[in-house]
Amino acid sequence: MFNGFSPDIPAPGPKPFPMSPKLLRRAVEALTTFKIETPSWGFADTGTRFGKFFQDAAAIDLNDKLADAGQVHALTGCCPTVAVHVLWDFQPGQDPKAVAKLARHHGVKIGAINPNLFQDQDYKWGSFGHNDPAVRARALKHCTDSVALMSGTGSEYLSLWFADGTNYPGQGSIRDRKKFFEDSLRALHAKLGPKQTMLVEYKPFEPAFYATDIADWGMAYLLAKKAGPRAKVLVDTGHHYVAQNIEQIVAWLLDEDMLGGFHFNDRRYADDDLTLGSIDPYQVFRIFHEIHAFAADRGKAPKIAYMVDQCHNEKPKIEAMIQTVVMAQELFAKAALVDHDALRRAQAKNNVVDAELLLKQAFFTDVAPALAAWRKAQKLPADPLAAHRRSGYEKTAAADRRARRKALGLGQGGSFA
Ligand SMILES: [Mn+2]
Repeated sequence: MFNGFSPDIPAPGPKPFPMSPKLLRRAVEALTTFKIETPSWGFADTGTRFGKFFQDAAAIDLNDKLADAGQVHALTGCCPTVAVHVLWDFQPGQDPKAVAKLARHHGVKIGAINPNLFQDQDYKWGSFGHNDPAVRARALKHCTDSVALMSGTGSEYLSLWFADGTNYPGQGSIRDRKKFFEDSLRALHAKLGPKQTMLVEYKPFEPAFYATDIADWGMAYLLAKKAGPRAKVLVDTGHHYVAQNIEQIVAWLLDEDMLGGFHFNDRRYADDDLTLGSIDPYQVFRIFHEIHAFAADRGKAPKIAYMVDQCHNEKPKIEAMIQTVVMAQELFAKAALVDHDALRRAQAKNNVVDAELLLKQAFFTDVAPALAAWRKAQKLPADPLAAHRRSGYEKTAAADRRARRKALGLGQGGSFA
């Protein structure tokens, strides 16, 4: 028997909460605004640091990656942009306008440009944090070249992640490295156009295991703030210690107008790159709740680049990506159902139980009817994963790419993506 709830809270029953017509509308509205970017590297053969398990259908080149991203967007209707990695996706001297055209051909656009500052031998001791000014200058040049790629492809975001750090106490001056980062990021910010944003990502460890130069959101915040107004923080959900409260970080960054974007993935331990929501869907819901609550207070949704950063070693790449996108849509829609007025009332009375239940109630609401209604209105398949399997895309891609690998004399291997 449930009898202790305020009238705001219907008592939970044995089945998921159904949606009223009002909630259905709210969930559909949320779905209409929600877009999430797929990563080009998520369609290629990638693996762990120990090795890769190859898939015939994995993308060989940028054309394949954009075609696969186009397939995900065609079926889900919410992934119009694709993040690209400069070193893995662009040939030296390649015309960025031709890349933008190729993307359009596959029904997508180029999203965030990710410079690569961790693969070259020059970066053994760091890039922006290196103690040699010549290496820092080289890293900066690569980043300013990447800004030119943004302009050429029409990309809005430069997405920066640095592997920089030290592995042993005493190895480098922590304060000197901080200063090197401040100087390089400020110089890079000066190259940005008025509609271009740079995102500064953080990660506590790996590959540096003693002191990563940008180890947490506070460091990323400070560096972005010092760089200039078009620098924001990027939150990769996998880049936190397990006990860390990510939604609290999100709320603080929102309140400071410093949340630029997300790299979504799930993890059981550290940067595991597991499929979003496969381990802890409530975590993702709580993040989305903070965003919806902020939007409700401000009367306007914040501009956030929602992106996926996942690599699947075992799952078929496109299936995993569709699974991720559908999960993101579902959790975003659920979080939109929280009754913010009732939550404020419960908070004002310090009614902890009701406040928590308002979140739980939204989380356990079955949003399938909203997803179905939205997909129908967009003329999308009711079940994107089933439609992908029926399409035969995977089989055709596997046959084509197997033959092309053979003809090109390509072994499977090489770089991460
Ligand atoms: Mn990331």
